[in-house]
Amino acid sequence: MSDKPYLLTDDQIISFVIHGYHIVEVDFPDGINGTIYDEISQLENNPGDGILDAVPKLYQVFDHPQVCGALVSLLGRDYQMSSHRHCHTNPPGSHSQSWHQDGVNQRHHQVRTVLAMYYPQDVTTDLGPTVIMPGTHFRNAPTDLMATYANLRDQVTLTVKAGTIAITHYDIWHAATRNTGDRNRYMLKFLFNRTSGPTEPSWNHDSEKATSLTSRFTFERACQCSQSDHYKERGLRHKMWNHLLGR
Ligand SMILES: O=C(O)CCC(=O)C(=O)O
Ligand SMILES: [Fe+2]
Repeated sequence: MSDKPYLLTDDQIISFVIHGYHIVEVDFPDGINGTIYDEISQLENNPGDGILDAVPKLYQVFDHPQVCGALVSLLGRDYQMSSHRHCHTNPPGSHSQSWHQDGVNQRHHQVRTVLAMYYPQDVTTDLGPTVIMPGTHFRNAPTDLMATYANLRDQVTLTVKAGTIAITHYDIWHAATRNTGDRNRYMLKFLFNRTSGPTEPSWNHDSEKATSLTSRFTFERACQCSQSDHYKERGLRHKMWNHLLGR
C-alpha cells in the first residue's frame, strides 16, 4: 500500500479543498501506458464496469504508490474502489460534451468520493481533452441549465502526459471536448469512496504550519467569481478542511 513519501502535504490538501482537484503524474514502467492503450483499442465493445477484468494492467495504475498515497490522503487508509468504472472513449470527429457533474444531484461539502481519471496516451489539445472548472465542487448546478454553458473563464484543459491521473472531487464540473485528432482518446474513470469518517489527518500533516497555510482559504480564488460567491466558498472550504482534520 501507500508509502509515507507519497502522502500529500498540507499545501496539496488545501489546494484540493480550494480547487477541487489534484494531478498525479506517474512515471510508470516503460511501455505500460502504450500497452493499455493498445489493449483498449482491441476490445470489441466497451465492457463498462468490466474494464478492469478486460485490461488487468489497470491494476498497476490504481495500485501505484503515488496514486494510493493521494487517495489515502484524501479518503483515509480504508478507502475503496467503487465497482462502477468506465472507459470513456472520445473518438475523432466527436462533439464536445456539456458541462456536467456526475451522478444524481445530491451534493455535500465533504470529501467522500473522488473521480480518478487516468489517461493512457498524451492528450494534446486536438485529441479532445477533459476540461474541468476549478472551485465548482462547491456549486450544485442544474444539469439542464449547464447544457447552455460554453467555454468558462478560468476553465482548466487537461492536456496531459500519458500516465497522468487527475483526481477530482466527485462534484466538480467537467466535460469532454471535441476530438479533432486522428485517433481515439481514452480516459479511464474510476471512483473511490471513503468508508469511514476522518478522525485525524491521513496525509503528511504539520498542524503548526497548516494553520498559517489556511489563510489561503480566505485569500485564494479558484476562479474569478463574484464576491458573494467567494464569501460563500470561504466558509465551505473551512468546513471541508475541518472535516478532513477529523474535527
Ligand atoms: O471523456 C471525458 O473527458 C469526460 C467524460 C465524462 O465526464 C462523462 O461522460 O461523464
Ligand atoms: Fe462526467
